[in-house]
Amino acid sequence: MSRQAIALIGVPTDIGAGHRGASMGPEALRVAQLVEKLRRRGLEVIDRGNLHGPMNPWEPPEDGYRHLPEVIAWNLAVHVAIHQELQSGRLPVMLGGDHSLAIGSISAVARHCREQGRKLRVLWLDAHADFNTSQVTPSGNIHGMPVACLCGNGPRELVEIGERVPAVTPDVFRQIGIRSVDEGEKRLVRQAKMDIYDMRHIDEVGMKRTMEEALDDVDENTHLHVSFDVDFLDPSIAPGVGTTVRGGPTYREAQLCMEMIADTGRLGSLDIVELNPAYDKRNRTARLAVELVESLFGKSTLMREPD
Ligand code: 4U7
Ligand code: MN
Ligand code: MN
Ligand code: MN
Repeated sequence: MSRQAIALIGVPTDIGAGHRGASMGPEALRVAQLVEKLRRRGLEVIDRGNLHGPMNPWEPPEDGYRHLPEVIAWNLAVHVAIHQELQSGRLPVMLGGDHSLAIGSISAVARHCREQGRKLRVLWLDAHADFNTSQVTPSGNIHGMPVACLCGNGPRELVEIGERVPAVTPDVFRQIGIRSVDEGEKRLVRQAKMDIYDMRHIDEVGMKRTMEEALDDVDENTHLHVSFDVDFLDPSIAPGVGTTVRGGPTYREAQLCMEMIADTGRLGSLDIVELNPAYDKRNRTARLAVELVESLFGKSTLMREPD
């Protein structure tokens, strides 16, 4: 087996979300046979089990943030775990958990890229831009803020995870599938000049051209991180999320998106987040997520599977 080993890290918490249940995401992905299906592709997969962290106290927001101390604790653990896997040469896959955990994972990836002198690109597959701050958030839920925090706009303890402040600059992101941006958030994404391929763009030019544009400057030295918020997908095929927004990519569009990322050969790390089994039907959203992740790791219709 020549390819990099994959390390799965479960992060069972819904601390940053507005609905309970994303804490069950890691187990639902395992039940949907994530490990077995990747191994069947000839990949070496190590399941590290789950990280541990504080319970969800389920309190209202304070000063614009809900559960800030708990979100900090979980993200510190994620940062350490993901950075360790990268340093050991493995491809980390974070099984969330809500999307606030991308602060820990992406800050670790950014640190690794600095250490290795590699260029970072983050493909943010999501219905939402996740660029809120405490001043503009309509909810106080930190899963709506990770991109802002990573870019230096957020509470000090979250912004400082990962040694360099800010952990990344807005230009590393390519946001795809976006169709829900809050009023105050719109101003912030415009100010930061976020590169957003929203659903209107996908409708107009198609997923093929959208992905060609989003992957345009990926080269041999690029580390591609994919942050896959399952609510990226249309809710008709993916009901198992807390924050559904209609009008998302279809099954075929999502497959093409994953296949075109796989074709670059540059995938270096992955988050699978916001899967909420409490809203799912017979684990179908988890099974769909696993299918798409197989495509992300190179499964295709006509190429022979490895022996
Ligand atoms: B997710 C929201 F108001 N924008 O901030 C907010 F619509 O990680 C939703 O993308 C955030 O699922 C969704 O609360 C966060 C809301
Ligand atoms: Mn998100
Ligand atoms: Mn989302
Ligand atoms: Mn969500």
